[in-house]
Amino acid sequence: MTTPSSAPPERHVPVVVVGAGPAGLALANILRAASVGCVVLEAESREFVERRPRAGFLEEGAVRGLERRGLADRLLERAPTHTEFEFRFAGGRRRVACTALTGRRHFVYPQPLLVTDLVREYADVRSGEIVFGARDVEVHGIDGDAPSVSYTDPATGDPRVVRCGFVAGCDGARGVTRTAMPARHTTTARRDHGIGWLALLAEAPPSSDCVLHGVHSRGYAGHMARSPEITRYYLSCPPGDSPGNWPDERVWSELHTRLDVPGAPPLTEGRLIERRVLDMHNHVTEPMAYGRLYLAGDAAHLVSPIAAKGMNLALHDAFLLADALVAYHAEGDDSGLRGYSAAALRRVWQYQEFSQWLAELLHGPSSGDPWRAGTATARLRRVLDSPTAATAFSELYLGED
Ligand code: RFL
Repeated sequence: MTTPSSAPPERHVPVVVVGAGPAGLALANILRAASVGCVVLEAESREFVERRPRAGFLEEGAVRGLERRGLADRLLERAPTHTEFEFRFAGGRRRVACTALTGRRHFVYPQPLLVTDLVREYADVRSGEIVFGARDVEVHGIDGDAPSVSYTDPATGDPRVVRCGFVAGCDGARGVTRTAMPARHTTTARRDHGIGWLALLAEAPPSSDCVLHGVHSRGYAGHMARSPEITRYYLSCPPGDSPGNWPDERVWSELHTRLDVPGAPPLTEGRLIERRVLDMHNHVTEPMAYGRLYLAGDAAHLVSPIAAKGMNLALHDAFLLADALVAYHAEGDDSGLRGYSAAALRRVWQYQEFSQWLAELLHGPSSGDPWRAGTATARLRRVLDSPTAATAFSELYLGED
């Protein structure tokens, strides 16, 4: 049978996943393992998604979630873990032993490694279908029972249509699926911290065996290991600042000023291979589902990297949504799908609140407002001086199970 040349060829799969980031790939892998048919449509190339540098810390709960689904073998072989972190503050250094306080750890596993593992497992091991370079992705008919997703075939430039039972919108903060949610059925809550972070990657070995948070009157500075050769550094700066305002000498001078303390090993310097300004803002779209469209990860909620929560939330959403879709297809049980948005949002709001709380602790002392400086410093001293406060902090910092 031939398809009339005027109509794009159509096919049907149970689930179309838009976006091959941590959320979309974790979801697709779980569906594939449960024999729920799906196709992943990704705008970028495989090389691009496997190299995009971003997050570096996975919570123990996220790692165990991946492990239970057979997705953590390489991670568990290769990822070092952190059990403490350090505040550098008022010329001194104070460690918080968060694993001793909570029994949980942080896994240091850069996002490109996780994405590479998940693409390999889905496409090469489980033979899942993924279209890289899919252009013009559009979602249609989500309020009926036969939605579809159209896109332009990257190989031929021809239009394609995939009919499906469900669309999973995992296309990140700048994707298209969120815009398919009818405005009258959704609300988007926003919070702008009014600060920027100069995000840097340096070809330099980490200068400490743990994360360093420098809380200084000139601004925040962060040090986070990515690998034995690469360290991520952050410097708070005005929102919208230009990376061009930050030549190497200024970057290193400011990092030393904000992070050096007597008795600590000096910061190791190296070539800067990433230098970009991120404005610290957050948003949450509620509900995270409408009709046959379910949003997961940054497509539904953006959380600034201050508390390292975005990738962890993306995975948590993916696990919830995948389990709900598997239960629906295996047993006709739609309770998981009905409860998905509320269940995901509970953790989203916990982490947004924690991120906001930590943002004030880290940036209040350099805000120039004596009230904010005084209260933020009191907040920091409480975490450092009270084991109860340190435990409550560590539980959120290391994440929920
Ligand atoms: P992603 O990773 O953005 O993936 C979305 C995918 O969708 C594709 N896409 C489309 N595909 C088809 N059609 C379209 N129209 C499309 N539009 C977009 C994109 O190409 C992409 O492949 O979303 P996901 O899966 O929800 O994952 C979210 C995480 O990536 C994000 O939350 C984290 O990176 C945030 N984050 C951190 N999270 C942590 O948990 N721990 C950290 O230590 C941490 N550090 C960070 C971070 C984010 C950062 N940046 C750059 C914002 C550090 C930084 C600097």
